[in-house]
Amino acid sequence: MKEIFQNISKIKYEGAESRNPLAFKYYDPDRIIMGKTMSEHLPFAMAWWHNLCATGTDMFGVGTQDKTFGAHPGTMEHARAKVDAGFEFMQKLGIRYFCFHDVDLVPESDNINETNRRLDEISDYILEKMKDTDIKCLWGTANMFGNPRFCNGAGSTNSLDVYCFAAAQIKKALEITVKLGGRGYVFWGGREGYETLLNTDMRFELENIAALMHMAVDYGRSIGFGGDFYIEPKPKEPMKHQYDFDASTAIGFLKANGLDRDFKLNIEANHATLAGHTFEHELRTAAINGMLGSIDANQGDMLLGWDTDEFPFDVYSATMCMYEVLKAGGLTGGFNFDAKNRRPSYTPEDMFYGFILGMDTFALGLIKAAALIEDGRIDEFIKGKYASFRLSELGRKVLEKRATLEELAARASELGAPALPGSGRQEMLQSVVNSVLFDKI
Ligand code: XUL
Ligand code: CO
Repeated sequence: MKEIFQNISKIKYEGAESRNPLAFKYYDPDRIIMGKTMSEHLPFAMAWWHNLCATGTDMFGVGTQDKTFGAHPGTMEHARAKVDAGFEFMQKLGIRYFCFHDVDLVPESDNINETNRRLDEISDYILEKMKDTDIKCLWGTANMFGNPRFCNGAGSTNSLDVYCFAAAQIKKALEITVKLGGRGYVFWGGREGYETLLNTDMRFELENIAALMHMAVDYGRSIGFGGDFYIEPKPKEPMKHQYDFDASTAIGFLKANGLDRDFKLNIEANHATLAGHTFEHELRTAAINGMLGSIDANQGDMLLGWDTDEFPFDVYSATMCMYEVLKAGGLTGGFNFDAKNRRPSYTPEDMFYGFILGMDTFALGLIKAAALIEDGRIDEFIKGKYASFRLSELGRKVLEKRATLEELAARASELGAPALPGSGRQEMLQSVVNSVLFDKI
């Protein structure tokens, strides 16, 4: 097999002092943190679409990044070259998982039967590659937003024929996910939303999306898919109103439609901030509902109102993310770098630098989140903050759902006026975070 990234050898951990840009400074796969190795805590995944397909193209110009890998784009030879490049790339970085859309793997034909034949062929080839490595599939999905047929949505479309095509793509993507042993199956509702109610029957569309998801669950279970289905919430882009706005909206939809036993959420950092939330807010919302499944690890630009899918660099955000993940007891899914190189970062080395940055950022986040938990001051503060409910008979009655409005009102009347509820101590706690993050300088 011809080596594709010829001037790059296996990326090793060299420690924080290293000046070698092609080495990990913090990601030390075998280092034990809170009883597990870093690589167990951090099942990193490569997104096929960004790393092997995206060329840096934008609305204003053609691509800058050569992802031909020596083959002619649009051919099965190219599809195989992407598999070769992807596996070499993952092995060199020690990444153990990948995620894919159907159309990332093969060029889509005008006829779905031919597309499906191509998917069978390429998944055979991927399986062969998987046998020689410890690389696995994290999740699969169907791209139901790129093709013009989905301009009015997939599950939410007005056209029965298009709905059938969405069903067919989900069916095939599920089969390939099962064939590759995927841990999960994602629904990101790219075009599941609307621009104006003047042309939209919202109830009709939501019911049809739920019906399609039920059919997907039934079919998936019937072919042996034992993993989780995920909704990946996003508030906008490409649609103005996306039905899966944020974690709360998606959870409400899943519960209202009886899908909450089979589904969890795939939380993406950049989608969280587009919804006006922090990453950790979305993670906590999913976790307290028992639905924290997987993570699309990336970051947005707070000055821009769209999805920039940058490699994670913000150590504070990664720390707060890992704090949530550790507190939730880990993920059933993993950390998929739904991230792409900036347009001017167009060389093969930049692909490696992107992942080294992302993996090191999350490794630092893990180390610092564990340190915050071991430090204990945040937990202690929060425990103390709500103590009045635990330390009195009346408070315990509230917690045990035995209290009545009358007895609470009687207590208020006895008091005349309550004391202030205790300082929130935000600044003090932020100082704790800084002192844990920068303990050695
Ligand atoms: C789009 C996005 C997708 C999903 C998979 O914003 O995040 O790449 O992760 O369809
Ligand atoms: Co994503």
